[in-house]
Amino acid sequence: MLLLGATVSPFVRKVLVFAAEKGLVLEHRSISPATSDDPQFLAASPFRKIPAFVDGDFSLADSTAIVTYLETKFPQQPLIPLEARQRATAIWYEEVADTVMFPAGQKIFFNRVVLPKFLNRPGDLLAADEAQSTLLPPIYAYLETVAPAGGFLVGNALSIADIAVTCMLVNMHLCDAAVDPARYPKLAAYYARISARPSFVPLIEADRARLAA
Ligand SMILES: N[C@@H](CCC(=O)N[C@@H](CS)C(=O)NCC(=O)O)C(=O)O
Repeated sequence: MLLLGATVSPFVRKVLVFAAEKGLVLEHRSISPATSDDPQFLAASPFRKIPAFVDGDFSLADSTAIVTYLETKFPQQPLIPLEARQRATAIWYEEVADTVMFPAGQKIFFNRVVLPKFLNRPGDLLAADEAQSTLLPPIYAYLETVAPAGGFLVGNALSIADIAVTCMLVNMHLCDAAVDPARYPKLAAYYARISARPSFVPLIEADRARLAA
């Protein structure tokens, strides 16, 4: 199984962490969505979004679609709960990550990281600062109310909820918009704990090294 996309994308990271937590090994090819002419990428992702995924003669784009495929095909070590309330709540957190956290964080990440580091253009740092001061506080304040002291967002096991939310927080961290432990102590401790899992650590280290270069 092949996953295409650069790991600085929180959606690519979501699939790689999900697979690692299930004990699955994916071949990974880092490609840039804007410039890649990789035929497998273009066939799998009609709108040029990463991640894209290939399993034999089956291909697919979108992190949620891909993790749904992996969960269904490899039900061992389940990461999408089956019980109705837990399953719906896990999807709620994944949606919060993908549709609330990502657009807010992207305004910061794009201007502080993507433009200067990958596209050799100056970012709009004022827009990034503005997004950090206006868009992130309500998100972090909400997450502070639900961050568990020692466990997981849903039930008593790691799920797609923890993976999706933490993947977005990694990007906030990488662009100097990390959770402030003085203001959001429960969320900061939760983030530190989940992002220290072996499924996250090598990916975060590789992205840090890449952005420092
Ligand atoms: N809902 C999609 C979002 C994918 C997405 O927006 N990926 C971004 C990178 S973080 C992308 O490919 N952007 C390129 C573009 O929009 O041209 C998912 O879950 O995979």
